[in-house]
Amino acid sequence: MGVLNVTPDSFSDGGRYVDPRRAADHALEREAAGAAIIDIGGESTRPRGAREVPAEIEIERIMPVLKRLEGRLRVPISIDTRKAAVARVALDVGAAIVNDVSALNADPAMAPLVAARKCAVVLMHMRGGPADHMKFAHYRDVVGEVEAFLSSRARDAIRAGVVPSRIILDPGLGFAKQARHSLALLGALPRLRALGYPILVGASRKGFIRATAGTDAAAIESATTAVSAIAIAAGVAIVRVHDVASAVAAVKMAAAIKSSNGGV
Ligand code: PMM
Repeated sequence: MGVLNVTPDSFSDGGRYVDPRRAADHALEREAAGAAIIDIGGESTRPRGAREVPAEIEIERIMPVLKRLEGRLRVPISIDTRKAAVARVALDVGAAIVNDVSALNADPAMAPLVAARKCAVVLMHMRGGPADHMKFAHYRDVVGEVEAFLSSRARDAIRAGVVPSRIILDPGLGFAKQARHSLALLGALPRLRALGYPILVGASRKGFIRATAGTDAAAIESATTAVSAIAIAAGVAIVRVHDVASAVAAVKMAAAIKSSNGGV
């Protein structure tokens, strides 16, 4: 999954709008580099603390990009939003996946929308919101608590009518988590996989990578790529990354080693 953040800090000179042509080109480049999904978001949810963006602004940012990609991008689009109004218009112009970092908790209209459209949905673990989640980065048993949360959100989604085979679970690395919590979750991926749903992992360039591998750009990219390989080897279905080409190489290696089955 290639990340396309359509937020002013990433695509404009600081104004409220983004350049849709540049953003669409970035999506097409990521597809050409081997991305199987493009994740488009109009609200910054960076774990380090982000401000709320009204639905209208998110829509103003993403719609021109989605319209430009209609009929051009062959891989599915995922829309990274916690708001049903944003997800609805994105699904109307062809998005196939709702990536909700609140796991359908932020907007009561989201679960019925995903259920009605029968689209795929990513349910991610977080506590609090994008702006204040680090206040809640305290656990007695991070793996057990994240596991219980994801399992209960999947159950609630199914009760709301979401198609079970369309649910993807995500431990939410860096969201309401200290570095040691994110590392513990990466070390416990087979347990999360045992919940019975495809797992998505978003490690790319996050704080725990910097804290562990170093802060220069090359170290951050190499470490992100290593995490992608480790995650795929542990049975993860989707890695959400900025540098698609490196991740594709890592995924190919991890998948080839896995399928060799140790020569058996
Ligand atoms: N991380 C970010 C944004 N959206 N969605 C999912 N499902 N999982 C993540 O880990 C995730 C996400 C923040 O990272 P960015 O600012 O680099 O996009």
